[in-house]
Amino acid sequence: MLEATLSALEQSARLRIAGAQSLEELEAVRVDALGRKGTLAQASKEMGKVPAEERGRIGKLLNAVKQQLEEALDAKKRHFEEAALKARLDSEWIDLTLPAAGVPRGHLHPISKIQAEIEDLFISMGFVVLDGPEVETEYHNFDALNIPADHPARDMQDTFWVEGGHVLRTHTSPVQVRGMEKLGPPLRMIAPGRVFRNESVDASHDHTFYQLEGMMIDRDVSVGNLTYFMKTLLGSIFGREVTVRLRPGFFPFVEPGFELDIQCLLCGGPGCAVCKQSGWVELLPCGLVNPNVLRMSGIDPEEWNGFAFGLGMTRLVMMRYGIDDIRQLQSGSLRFLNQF
Ligand code: FA5
Repeated sequence: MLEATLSALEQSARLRIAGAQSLEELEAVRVDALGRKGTLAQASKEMGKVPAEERGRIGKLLNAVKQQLEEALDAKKRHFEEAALKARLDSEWIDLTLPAAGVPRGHLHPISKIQAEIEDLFISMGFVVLDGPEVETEYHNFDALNIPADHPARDMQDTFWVEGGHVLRTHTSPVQVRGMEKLGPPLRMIAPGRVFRNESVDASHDHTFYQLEGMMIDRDVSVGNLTYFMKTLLGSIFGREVTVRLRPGFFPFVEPGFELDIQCLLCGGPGCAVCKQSGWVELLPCGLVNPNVLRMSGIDPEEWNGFAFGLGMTRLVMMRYGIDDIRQLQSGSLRFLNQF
C-alpha cells in the first residue's frame, strides 16, 4: 500500500520537476515533496502500519525515493543556474579586439601650430628659440632698442603701462636685447610670443596678439641674407609663391628698415576689411640692426652686424587659413577652433 503511494508520489514530483520553469517553481516542488510537512513526510508517518518484516525494505525504499528526488531537484537547479550564467556571459561579452569608442580629443590652436612649424624651420637653420617676459622693463621694450623716453617712436605703439615703470611688452623686440645680452655674437635667434597694445580692435587689429622676432648677428650680414631668410620663411608657411612687396619702413632699431607686405590672401588684391581695402597686409617688418642697438647690448658694431625682423604671427595665421576676422582667434569659440 505505502509502496504504491511512494511510487505515485515520486512520479508526480518528477513530473513537476520536469515542468518547472524557474528556480521559484522548483523550490515549491521541493517544499511540497520533501519539506517537513511535505508528501514524503506524510507518507513516512504511515510506516507504523507496515508489517514488521516489510519495514526494512519499505524504509530503504522511502530513503531511495527521497534521495532520487533530491538529485533530480539538484540537477534541475544546476540547469537553471548554468542557463542564467550563460545568459549573463552572453549579455556581457565584449570583443577586446574592437577599437575603443572614440574619445573626443583636442588639438593645437592654429597659432601654436604655425609657431611650431616656424620654430622647426629656424632650428633646422641653426637658430635658437628664446623666450622673454610679457611684463617687460621700459629699458628692454624701448631704450635698448634706440627708443629713448622723448623719442616720437614711443607713440608708434600704444602702450599698457604697469605700476613700477614696467610695460606689457608692445612687441617681441625686447627679446632681441635679452638674446644679445645673454648669448652675445654670433647669434641666430627667434622669439615667438604674446604682445599687447592699447589700441582699438577691428578685423585685423587685436589688443593681444602674437609676433615672432628673429635676429641674426654675424660678420658681414647683408640685406641679401635678410631677404633669403624672409623668402624661406614665407615659402615654407604657404608652400607656394606668394606676392610680396618690400618698401622702406622706419623703426629706430634698424637701419635701413623695411616693411614686407603680403598681397591679401583673403580678397586676392581688390581690397577687404582685413587689408583695409588696400590689397596688402603688413606682415614682416625688418631691417639691418642699428649699430646703436648693438652697442647698447655690448656688441662692437665695427666687428659685427646683423638683421632683425618682427613677424606679425597672428596675421600670418589669418592669411594661411583664410580667417577674415582676427577676433575669432582668441574668442575661445569651439565652433571656430574645431575647423583646424
Ligand atoms: C614691430 O612691432 C617691430 N618690433 C617689428 C620689427 C622687429 C621691425 C625687428 C624691425 C625689426 P609693428 O608695430 O609694425 O612692428 O608690428 C609688427 C607686425 O605685427 C605688423 O606687421 C603686424 O603684422 C603685426 N601687428 C601690429 N599690430 C597688430 C595688432 N594690433 N593686431 C595684430 N597684429 C598686429
